[in-house]
Amino acid sequence: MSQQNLGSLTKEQIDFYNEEGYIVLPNLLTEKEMIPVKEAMMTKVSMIADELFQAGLVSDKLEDRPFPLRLAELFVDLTAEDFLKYGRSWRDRLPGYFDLMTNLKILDAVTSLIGDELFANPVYNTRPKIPKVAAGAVPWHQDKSYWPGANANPVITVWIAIVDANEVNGCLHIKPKTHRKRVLKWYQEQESGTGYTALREDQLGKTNTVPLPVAAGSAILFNDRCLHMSTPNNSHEVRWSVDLRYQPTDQDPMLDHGIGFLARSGLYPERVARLEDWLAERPERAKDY
Ligand SMILES: O=C(O)CCC(=O)C(=O)O
Repeated sequence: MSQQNLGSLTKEQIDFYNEEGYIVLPNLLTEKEMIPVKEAMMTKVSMIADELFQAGLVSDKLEDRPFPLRLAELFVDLTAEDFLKYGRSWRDRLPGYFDLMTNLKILDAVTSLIGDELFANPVYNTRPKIPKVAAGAVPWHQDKSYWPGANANPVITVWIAIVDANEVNGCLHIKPKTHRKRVLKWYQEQESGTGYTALREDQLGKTNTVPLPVAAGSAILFNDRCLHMSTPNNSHEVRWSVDLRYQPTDQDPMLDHGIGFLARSGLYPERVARLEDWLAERPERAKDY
């Protein structure tokens, strides 16, 4: 099927993405569409609150605190190590994440760029960037440094702001047109204890840096060679975001990273994974459903 007739992006948007290596889709999702993913995040926060409480690290689970504040306040008197026990990003199989990964607006946008045989890459992250934890800031890198051997190209990252992201709470920054670069030699960052892949200052070249502050519900799509980073969270709230990834179905499923799933197929729509499949770590719909 020809790509031109598929998807939701305009020709101008597709041209911009191809030229610049990224595109911002402001307010792609409504508050209502983000309810399931926020519920999943809140479920995880409640689980962490229970653990902290049982371990005697907090005396109040802060059950009534609003979504952007609760996790930040739970850790306000604890250390970065206490926080990083739960990981810098989460990849739980909670229904709210699947709901987001199969959102039609997201799939339509990605379809515009790579067609309608879409595989949801196993690398997806829920990011609770909390104030003061250095590991929240992500150094300059290319996503492809996380799967250098995979033949999956292109992989499209769909980064979604679940709350407003700005220069105070550490929004994404990108270097336009760097998707044309080869995969640069990276090192593994040690300071924050996260093992992020990182590039040295002298590898960044002269390309200008574009900060991408966006409102909650906005999406930023970028190519996996595009240089990007995010700054520390200097606010007192959590900068909640999710980064999802999609690629054409004929590319490497990257089993080393987990099990992705068939998210859309014009050729085999009956094989598209449902929630039950994803929860059971099946990449496609089970035959007997
Ligand atoms: O969300 C962030 O702060 C960084 C995201 C990122 O580096 C990515 O999605 O590859």
